[in-house]
Parts: sequence; C-alpha cells; structure tokens
Amino acid sequence: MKTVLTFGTFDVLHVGHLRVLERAAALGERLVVGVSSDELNMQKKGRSPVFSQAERLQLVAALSCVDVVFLEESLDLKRDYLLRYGADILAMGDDWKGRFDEFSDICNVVYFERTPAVSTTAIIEKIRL
Ligand code: C2G
Repeated sequence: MKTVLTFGTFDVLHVGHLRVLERAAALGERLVVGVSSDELNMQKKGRSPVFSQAERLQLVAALSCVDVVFLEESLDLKRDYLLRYGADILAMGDDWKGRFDEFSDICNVVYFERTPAVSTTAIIEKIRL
C-alpha cells in the first residue's frame, strides 16, 4: 500500500487545495496531510490564518480523498514526519518546486502545477472589497 504525504496550511479551503489533494491521493492508496500549525503559519507568512488550526484540521480531514491528518509544527521536521508516516511519495504544489528534493533519498518527491487564479490571499481581498 502506497502512502502519499503532503503539507500545507489550507487556510480558507478552496478548489486549488482540493485539486492538489485529489491529485496527491491518486498517486497512492493512503493520503496523509500535514496541516501547518497557527504558529508555523505566522512564521511562514507573517500573519495568523483566518481559520484556526483546529478548524483547518477538521476541514481537511473531512475531505473524502484524505485518510490521515496531523499538525505540522515545524518546517524542520519534514524528514521525521515522512519517516513517521511511512511516506512513499511526498507531493507538493510547484510553488515549492525543488525545495524538498533533499528527501528523495527516502521517498519519491513530486510537484504538481498550482491551480491558476485561486488563492487564499485573493479570496481574502475579494471579501474585503
Ligand atoms: N495550491 C495549489 N493551487 C493553488 C493554491 C494552493 O495547488 N491555487 C497548493 C499548494 O501548492 C500547496 C497546497 O495547495 O501544495 C497548500 O497550499 P498552502 O496552504 O498555501 O500551503 P503552504 O502554506 O505553502 O504550506 O511545508 C510546506 C508547507 O507547509 C506548505
């Protein structure tokens, strides 16, 4: 049974998130998703997510393509997470292209094209107007 792992914040869940998760799930039999903690998001993006980590975990876990969710608490623990969940494949959007190639010694690393013209930032802006 092939396990696929992916990471992300998945704030204000949208179709770009869904597509990358569905494509990742299609690569194997079990999809594990590391959802960034609120604190990690603050470090990565300099702002708090709109939805809390508990809400984001709940939303991602409810998707039919997702089998397991866990809280990603540090960017430096990727290798530990991959080993802990027995990942055969690490799948990420291509905004991270090349950034995770160092893990190709323990799993296959694949990057998917991002869905164009949809982003959490754009949605926040649209609502704000
Ligand atoms: N994504 C996508 N198309 C979009 C928007 C997002 O394919 N229009 C993908 C991203 O490429 C990523 C996933 O959806 O693979 C989650 O996106 P984010 O929530 O923005 O994730 P990010 O904060 O970049 O976290 O350790 C790495 C991270 O935690 C990634």
